[in-house]
Order: sequence, then structure tokens, then C-alpha cells
Amino acid sequence: MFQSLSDRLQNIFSKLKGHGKLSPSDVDEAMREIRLALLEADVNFKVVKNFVNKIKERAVGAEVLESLTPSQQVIKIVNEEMTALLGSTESKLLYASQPPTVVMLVGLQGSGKTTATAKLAHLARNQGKHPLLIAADIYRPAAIDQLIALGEENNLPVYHMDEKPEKIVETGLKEATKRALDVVIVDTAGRLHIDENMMDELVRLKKLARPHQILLVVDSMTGQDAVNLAKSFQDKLDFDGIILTKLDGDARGGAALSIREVTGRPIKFISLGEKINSLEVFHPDRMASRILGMGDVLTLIEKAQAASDSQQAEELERKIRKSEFTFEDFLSQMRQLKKMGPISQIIKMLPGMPSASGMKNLNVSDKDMVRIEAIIESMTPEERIKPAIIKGSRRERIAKGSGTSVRDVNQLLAQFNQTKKMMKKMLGMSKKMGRKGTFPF
Ligand SMILES: Nc1nc2c(ncn2[C@@H]2O[C@H](COP(=O)(O)OP(=O)(O)OP(=O)(O)O)[C@@H](O)[C@H]2O)c(=O)[nH]1
Ligand SMILES: [Mg+2]
Repeated sequence: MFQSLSDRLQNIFSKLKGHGKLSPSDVDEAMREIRLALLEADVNFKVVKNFVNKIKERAVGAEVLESLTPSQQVIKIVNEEMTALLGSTESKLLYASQPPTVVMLVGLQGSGKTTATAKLAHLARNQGKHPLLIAADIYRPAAIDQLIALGEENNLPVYHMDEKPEKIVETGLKEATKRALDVVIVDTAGRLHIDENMMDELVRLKKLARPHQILLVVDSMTGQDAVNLAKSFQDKLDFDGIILTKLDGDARGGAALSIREVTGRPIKFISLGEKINSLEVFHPDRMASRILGMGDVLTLIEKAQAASDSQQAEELERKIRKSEFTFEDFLSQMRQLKKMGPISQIIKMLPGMPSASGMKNLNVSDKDMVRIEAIIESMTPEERIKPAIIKGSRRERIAKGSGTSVRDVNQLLAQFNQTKKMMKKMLGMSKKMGRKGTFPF
């Protein structure tokens, strides 16, 4: 996510760290580079100007903390200002006190409305709600079928009928009340550009459905164009929050960093893939630390918490600390990890990844995981507990048994040792953050 912006900012910071004391011209130079990096990431120029001015003011101001070096202070300020730019605090979906909560999704064609409708319903259901999806896009061929298919795949009820959108929404809402479904999510039609007819229809639907929340779905790949689009939607219809999609792609960051400041509306959710569980509540602080290369330890820990039980995690922590971690544990942790989502995304959340060069060969794909599992399964129980005994002939036997090569086995053994070391290091890091019993590996 935002890799090139992230790389550039991290470069700027590492240059700063090289200076013991910062002169005003060091700070000026860093600010100039930050400004360029943001502009190149397609952040709106007014947003950039404000952002840099605020940092400058604070950096040369009297804000001195004894415990930090001058460069750390600048980084801290950038981190705080970037968090503020992204909205400061998380902004969850609010449920109405009188159900059903009605949410209407709007946005341009292909921005991800229909998939977000299903993802949001999935999220609501995980919070104990009973959602109903309403298919109100009657224009694009197959739009309704798309939502029906998503509903069937994920066991979510979809309301549809061969009528005008107004009628569909009206009867859909009645249906929700009748079936005691407490969250209604309305998927609407998109257009290639803002167009009067679409806006008029959305305004009519808004009057009729009286949604508690209108969420604008924005493709993050559209950069700061998204800002103009959001402004038009705001003028004509208004909305309460933003869903930013396709953050798994190589978006430069312009949309994410500009949209809140320009519209004053919060980013509520981000979407990081096509799968049903790829919608996340947006945390400005976590996004800022991801962009600034501080990793996203919190998201990782939360995912881990959801995937593993804490007793097991504590036991593991003990083992890591005492270096009693074995291939048995490795295997069971790997299986836990799989529950957390695609391994490539998990790895990216680790602090300093993927740029930290020492970690390059930890770049595991889901396919690698299958191979690794096979190799471990071909080890004897003794070998799993004491990997040090796995020498020449044992390596050959394991390779044969798992249908891999001795090279693969060697590689895994090396990787295992490296992982062990990394886990110990990361354990220290999560401890510093005051967390206990939640460590993922
Ligand atoms: N990689 C990735 N793809 C996404 C994401 N969100 C949506 N998509 C894909 O983008 C395409 C368009 O998504 P839709 O949900 O159909 O978009 P829409 O806004 O409903 O489009 P219209 O109905 O044509 O206006 C689909 O192929 C989705 O799978 C995301 O976060 N990441
Ligand atoms: Mg659609």
C-alpha cells in the first residue's frame, strides 16, 4: 500500500536520523522533500501546503522532548500530523437506535459499491446484526445478478424485484421490517461520470429511504480526482463517510490523504481485496504508521487475536522467550497464520517490512506454505522438537518423503532459525507497547 510514498518518506527520515542535531536548513530540506513526495503521490496541493506548514511550525517551535533525538521529534510530528490528516480517530458505522439501520452506498461505476455492499453486510453480521441487501441498480446488465450471487455465496439475504429503484427500495425496507432484519444496505447504480440523472435518482432514493448513513465508495486508484468527485457528491447529495477501495493495488495515496481534509467527511472503511472479509474499519493512526514505515503492529495483533486463543498465545510466548520453540509450534502457528488471511498481506504489516533487507527471504507465499507443511509432516517427532539433529541423510529422507528437494529442506531449516530470532525480537517490541498474551506467532 502506497509503497513508493512510503519508501520516499522513509528515505527522508533515515537521512534525518544521520544528523545528531538538526539545523533549520536540515528541517527545511526535509520539508521540501516531504512536499515533493506527497505531490508525487498525487495528494491535493492545498492539502500538501497545509500539511507541510503545520509540520514546519511545530518542528521549529518550542516542542522539545528530552527523551527524543531531534530527528525522532520530526518523525513524531509527521506521524501525528498525518494521523490528523487522515481523520485522527476511527469512525465506525453507527447503528440506529430504531432498527433497521439504513445504509446507502453511492459512487462511480466500478468503484466497488456492489462488492462493498456484501462486505459491509458481512462485517455487520460479524457484529451480531442481521443484514438485508437491496439491489437497486437496475441499469447495468447483470448488476442485480452480481449482488444475488454475492448473497448466495455468503449466505446473505438479497432483496430484488423487476421494478424501478424507488419501488425496490420502498418494498425492500418493508421486507426488512417484516423479517426483523436490522441493517439494510442499499446498492445503487454507478455512472462513468457524475451525471444529473444519476444524482436526481440518488436524491429521490435518499428522500424515500431516509438512510442513516450515505457512504461514498471511492476507488483509491483514482488519486486526487477522487477529491473532485467527492465534492460533487457532497454538493448534490451529501454523504456521511467514505469507503476507500482497492488499497491492495498500487494506489499512490493521493485519494486517501486528500479526501478527508477536502470534504471534512471521515474515511470509515477501507477495502483491501475482492474477498468478502477484505473490508476493515479504517484506523487513521494505523494507516499513518503504515505509510511512515512503522508497520501496523496493532492490526496484526488484532487479527491474531481473532484467529488464535490467548492461552495458546501465552504458552507460545513463553516458549519463544525460552527458545523452546519447535517445528511442532511452527506448524501450528503457520496454520493459525493461514486463518488470518493471505500470508503476503500479513508479512507486509510487520514493522520495517518489506523493505528490511534481512527479511527478504521470509517472503512466503501461500504456495510455499503447502510445501513447508509437507516438509514438516515428513519429520519424525524427535526431529520436530530438536531440529538441530536434522543432518545430511535425514535431510534427504525428509525431502523424499515430502516430494521436495534437499535444497527446499535446507532452506526451511534456515528459515526456521531466522523466524525464531525474529519472533524473539518482535516479542520485545510488542511488550514495549504494553501488550500481553496476544503475540501472533
Ligand atoms: N483488488 C480489489 N478489487 C476490488 C476491491 N473492491 C472491489 N473490487 C473489484 O472491482 C470490481 C468492481 O467492483 P463492483 O463492486 O462491481 O463495483 P460497482 O461500484 O458496484 O460497479 P458498478 O455497479 O458497475 O457501478 C470488481 O471486480 C470487484 O471485485 C478491492 O478493494 N480490491
Ligand atoms: Mg455495482
